[in-house]
Amino acid sequence: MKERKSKSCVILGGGGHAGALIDIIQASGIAGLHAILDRDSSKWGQDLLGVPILGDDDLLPELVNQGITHFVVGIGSTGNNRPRERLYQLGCSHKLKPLTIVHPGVFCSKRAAIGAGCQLLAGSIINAHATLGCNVIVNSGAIVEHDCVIGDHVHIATGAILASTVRVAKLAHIGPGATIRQLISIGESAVVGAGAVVVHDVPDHVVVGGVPARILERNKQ
Ligand code: JB2
Repeated sequence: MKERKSKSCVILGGGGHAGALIDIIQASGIAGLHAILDRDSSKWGQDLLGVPILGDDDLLPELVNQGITHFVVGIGSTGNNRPRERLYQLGCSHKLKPLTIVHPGVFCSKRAAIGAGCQLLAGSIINAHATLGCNVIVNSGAIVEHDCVIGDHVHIATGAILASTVRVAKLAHIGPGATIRQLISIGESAVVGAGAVVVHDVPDHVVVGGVPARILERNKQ
């Protein structure tokens, strides 16, 4: 309860992923939810799970003046994490603190290091000596095994498995149900398609898919 009073939060983005995050925040009481900002004007004046959608990101200075202390990047991604990076930088530029969200049904080793603003969703597992940068999503049921190193703004989608000592560079996206073998490196802004099985290193800025995974195209983002 004490924490709920001391943290007041704005969520940037008001779609499906934001709904999942609000559900966790409301259940755990880690922060008070003041407002959502969304660039889609058709959502303004509505609410998401009881949290009002006030307007666009240009309302941030006003909310800061009202005493907001924290922000959440509320958008997910399906391959392009640049918008999530941009919103993270936007929140920080207004001197707001990124809220780290951990569902109560997460196993996260005390020996893992979790960066600011990370979002660990229901049933995910982060094992010993794993390191996560800032603004990383580990979505529902995904597994980050011991000694993995995950860069800033990475999204590890639902049910993906990173066997031990995998390195994932910043802004990469690991698709739902993908499996990455031990000791593999995934490059910056690379995309691993849903269900892929990765057994070779993946260079920067490519899309891979299949079993075993092969390069399909350049990722232009
Ligand atoms: O720059 C922005 C911005 N860009 C998009 N600022 C703000 N404040 N809001 C922004 N948005 C808003 O994010 C869009 O207008 C939209 O309302 C919301 C994104 O919602 P959507 O439901 O389209 O996607 P999502 O990111 O919540 O969910 C995706 O990622 C999840 C991880 C989907 O692919 C889901 O299926 C997935 N589970």
